Amino acid sequence: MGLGANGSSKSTTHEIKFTKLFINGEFVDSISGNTFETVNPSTEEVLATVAEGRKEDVDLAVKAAREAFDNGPWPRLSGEARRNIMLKFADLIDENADEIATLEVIDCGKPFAPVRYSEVTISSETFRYFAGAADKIRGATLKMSSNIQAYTLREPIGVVGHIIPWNGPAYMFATKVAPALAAGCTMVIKPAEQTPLTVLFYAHLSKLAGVPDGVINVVNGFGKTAGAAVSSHMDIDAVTFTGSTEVGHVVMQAAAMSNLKPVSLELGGKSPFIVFDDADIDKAAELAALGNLVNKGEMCVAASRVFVQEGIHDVFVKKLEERVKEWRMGDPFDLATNHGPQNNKQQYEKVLSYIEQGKKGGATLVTGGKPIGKKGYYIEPTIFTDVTDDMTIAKEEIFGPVIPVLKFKTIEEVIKRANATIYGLTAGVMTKNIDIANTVSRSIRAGAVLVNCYLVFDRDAPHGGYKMSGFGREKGLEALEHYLQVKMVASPIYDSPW
Ligand code: TXE
Repeated sequence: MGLGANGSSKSTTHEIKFTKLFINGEFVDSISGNTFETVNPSTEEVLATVAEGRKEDVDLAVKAAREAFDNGPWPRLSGEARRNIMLKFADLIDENADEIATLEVIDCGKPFAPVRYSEVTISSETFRYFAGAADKIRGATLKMSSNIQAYTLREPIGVVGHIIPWNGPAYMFATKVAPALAAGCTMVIKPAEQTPLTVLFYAHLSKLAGVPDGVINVVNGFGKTAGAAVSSHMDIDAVTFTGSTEVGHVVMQAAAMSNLKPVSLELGGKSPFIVFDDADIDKAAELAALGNLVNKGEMCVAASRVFVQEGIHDVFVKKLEERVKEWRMGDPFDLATNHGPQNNKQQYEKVLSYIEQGKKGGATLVTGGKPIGKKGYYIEPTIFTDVTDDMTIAKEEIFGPVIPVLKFKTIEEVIKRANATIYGLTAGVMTKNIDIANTVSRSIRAGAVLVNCYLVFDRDAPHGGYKMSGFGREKGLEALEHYLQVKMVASPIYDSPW
């Protein structure tokens, strides 16, 4: 790839250093010797051949994690010692930010600038945030009703399985691994088969940071083999899963049918973004575009039902179209490029099929709607208007650069329609009226409501779903709860006046 318009000079012929499984502090082949290929979605060329782990490899990884938890130093270290290693890990992420971002570009199809200057920074800051929590995990003194003194201990839950999707492996690794490390857990990570490379690079960094062997293990592989082995493992104490709602059911069932391990699920979404007549229309158009096109729309929090009040509908659509047309494709290493290819062929075909369903279903195609070029999984940023609630593109998660716009009349109506979904991850509200903002914020059944802003997610802000968007919270101090057990300790007090 040549020089970008803004003078970037990186090449996609990048040396991939880590392609094996990472078990007990070593990069190893899979027991079967099987491998699979990972593909660059911009070029459709094979990037690397990666070791494919299956049940027997997950067993080995769990054995290492179990030993590290039961007999190793990590859960027994002081909070300060864990904090210091995590801070070192964060520094290493920053020092290797170009490398991590490059892997995300070539393995996930992300444009370089947003991943280098946002997602990688979020990752290191997430490690720092939870490093700061590692020495503050404490219990309570209980006011018992009889002559008993009692207190709670908050202990690490044990060996955790993390199943990671392909839409943001770098920041997803940090979101899941940092709180688990702070709590004192050990873990087995199953990256998505489409995008294993960044997670393997992080495994390498964990060793340099001083995370003891066996604490972090990575088993690349497919969902039905390696993923299922994680969720059904009798010796994994908790599982976190981010992915489709469909597989969320399967993971929860496997957890229930094996050892009843607790599960946290971060699943799909169909988030309403509601623009009232009195809103700042320019801002609303900008955020509706961003909320659907960032990361080529491959976001669980995509603002994928844009409800616009009838008085401003037509003006809004014009402005949205202008914004969308500014979206820029090209060399992913060009710092001005903000639109990349869909992550993988399956997703590319799925998005194109939703576009067809939008057209056939009677929605009006305002712009976009076609694949771009002959190579790579690129799709034009697309707007549909005249979308009604019963259309497939208004009901199902598209996970691509497609913006369905729906018209509404009243606040009561839009609240009802916004809630008429199986999902409940996020919502946006654009209005200058504080009463409208308050009413909508309290009426929407979703894990986050963003007023006059969108995509404002933060390491300190708990993130998670209502309804079939899942349960449990990632980020924020709430995230630590998945990784901790509460133990009550009691003993009698004799002759106490109190
Ligand atoms: O997800 P899967 P897919 C949504 C989005 C997307 C759709 C399908 O709508 O179009 O899901 O994507 C592992 N046991 N999201 O098919 O299959 C799998 O290997 C255990 C939303 O890629 O759910 C991968 O590591 N694990 C989303 C992870 O689950 C299994 C992110 C996710 O893959 C498994 C991604 C099994 N039986 C997709 N089957 C978000 N919430 O951000 C698969 N996996």
